[in-house]
Amino acid sequence: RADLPNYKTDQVEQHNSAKTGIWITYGLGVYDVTDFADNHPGGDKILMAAGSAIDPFWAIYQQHNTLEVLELLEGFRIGNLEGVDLKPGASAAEDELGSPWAHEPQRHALLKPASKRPFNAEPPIGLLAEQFLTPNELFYVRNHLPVPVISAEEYELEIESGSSKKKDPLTLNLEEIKALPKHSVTAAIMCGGNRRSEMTKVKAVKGLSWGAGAVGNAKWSGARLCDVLREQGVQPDESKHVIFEGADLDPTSHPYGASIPLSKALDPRGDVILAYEMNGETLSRDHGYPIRVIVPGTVGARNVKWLTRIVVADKESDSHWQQNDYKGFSPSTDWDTVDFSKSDAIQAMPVTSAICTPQPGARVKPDDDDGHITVRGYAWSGGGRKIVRVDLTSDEGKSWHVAELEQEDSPDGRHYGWSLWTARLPISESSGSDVEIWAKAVDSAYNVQPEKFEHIWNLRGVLANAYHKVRVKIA
Ligand code: MTE
Ligand code: MO
Repeated sequence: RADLPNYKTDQVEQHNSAKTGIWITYGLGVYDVTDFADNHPGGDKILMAAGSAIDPFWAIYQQHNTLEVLELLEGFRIGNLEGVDLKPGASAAEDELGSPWAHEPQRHALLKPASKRPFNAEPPIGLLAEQFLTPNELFYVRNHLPVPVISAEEYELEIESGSSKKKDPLTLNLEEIKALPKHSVTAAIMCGGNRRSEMTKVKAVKGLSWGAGAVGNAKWSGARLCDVLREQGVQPDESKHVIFEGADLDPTSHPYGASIPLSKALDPRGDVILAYEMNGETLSRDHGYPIRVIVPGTVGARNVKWLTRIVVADKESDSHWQQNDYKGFSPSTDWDTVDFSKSDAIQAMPVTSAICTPQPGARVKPDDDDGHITVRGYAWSGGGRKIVRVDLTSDEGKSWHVAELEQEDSPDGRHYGWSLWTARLPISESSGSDVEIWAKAVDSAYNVQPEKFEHIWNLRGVLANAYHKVRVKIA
């Protein structure tokens, strides 16, 4: 299409709303889909790509891969993309040799970084409730340090069980771990700071500004930690802890580390695994290749990636992330009064939920003529507690509507996967054109999310589980 003009990516980026016109790119083509957006069969999802490439979206929404759709798109072509480098890895190669950042993996274009070094990113929340198992390349990434380079051949896991009966420490290579009985568990991993950006609105907190996308749900497979520890002769002891260390080192050469109670590690119903697969694929480098520990029901920070060492110990991990981070405090505690030694490290997470579609500010058309809007999202609770109900309101709690749940049929106490939910909310004439939708989840212990952030505010912005509130316009 050499007859058409060339555009640069920043020109495309400026056309990202109904006001400016909606431009998208596909391959090397530039398209003006402003007039088409209202008729898009997928509704306002097309807006997620406004001003950018639709290729990554189409990789997920496979229904676009037909000749008809490509022909339709070609009808909106206005030009060609200029000066794009399609070679992958160009930015990593630019790094000076020897920089700890020279070996960062390639990431999916849809993971928008909250921080690039270390890499921290969540997927667009509008995509999160599309699939029960989050696609690996869209699963949020939370790294505190550069991603270590580990080869399968050289990898070793050291296990110091403190048991006098066996050879100790025990060293396992990757083949030996894979030779152990394989176990799978569906578990959501959620960062302790998920939804921090909402808590910040009450009063500033310190931490990465996560939206509601610092969570994902996957099927993890690997060896059970309880099998390995039992084989080593480790006996139950409620006063003990299991410390995990990663291969990622801070500038003072201390590894990332965390710990969990030994009782969780030894409990077969705890489903703690030394995982080498995520959704049936080899674990990717960002998610802990070749081995990470999965601690279902427990805050993300304890699910140590690039696992190199396990120690059964009398005390918790002395790492920064166990001792001076990932802890909750009273709303009246601030940086001048905080004493991290006085709070417990977060383990099981509290009940939470989020509305994934519609997104804040979206214009929503009620379905057909019965005046309902469809709302979708996720809900999850820590400690294996199952989600039993999700309630929605569009009139500030005067009336509530119960959502339909999509979840695994695992027993309560061992219900580690998230639940997706769908609700149909009636929109009455008195609602007006601006409506605020609220969602709250209830878990099997009948724990309910708190209504507002004011009373759960804490200086690190963790445990941000108040009602999720999304304001939309009724079209
Ligand atoms: N493990 C190591 N070795 N290094 C890390 O920085 N981050 C932790 C945890 N495990 C981290 C780690 C935190 S805070 C979270 S929320 C999860 O990994 C994120 O896992 P993900 O990147 O696979 O989503
Ligand atoms: Mo985290």
